[in-house]
Amino acid sequence: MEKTLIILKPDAIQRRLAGKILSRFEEKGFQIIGLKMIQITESAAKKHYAAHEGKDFFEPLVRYTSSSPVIVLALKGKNVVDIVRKMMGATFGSRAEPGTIRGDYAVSNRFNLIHGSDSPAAAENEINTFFRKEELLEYNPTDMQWVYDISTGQVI
Ligand code: 3AN
Repeated sequence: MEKTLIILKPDAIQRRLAGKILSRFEEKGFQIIGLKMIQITESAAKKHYAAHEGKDFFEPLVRYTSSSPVIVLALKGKNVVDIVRKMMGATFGSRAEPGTIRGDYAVSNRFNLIHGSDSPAAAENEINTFFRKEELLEYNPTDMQWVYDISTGQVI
């Protein structure tokens, strides 16, 4: 089972879309293993987006991410990293396909509602950055045998 780190960015909270976005992941069948509301500091935002340092959108991106509270969310599921990226849609709402989160709720080329880890390795890093170990909860979802076929001992 894979894990991913999601950030419901300031515009998702300010526009009261957090519940709708969270519902999509729950309804898909993913398991919430960590969730909290925080305000990301400027230095944490710079660290999170370090790969984009030096680009013209870096400073506005850091300002946006640290401007208002966010919800950080850790999800667990088979291939959750890739599936969540598909559910998010292309980077900007203006280009994201209808049916995706950004495609349905965003139009801006900066305010794009959501971050999702882009690889399992990045997810592990990001989960450890935003959550303490005791904030990540292990439990058996009671509907596991209906979300996946686990009757053969594999998760299908
Ligand atoms: P995604 O969030 O779709 O994975 P990345 O990882 O390429 O996109 O970029 C991280 C963030 O940087 C994006 N969420 C977006 O907010 C911002 N960003 C990326 N490319 C651009 C760009 N060309 N202009 C403005 N902001 C950008």
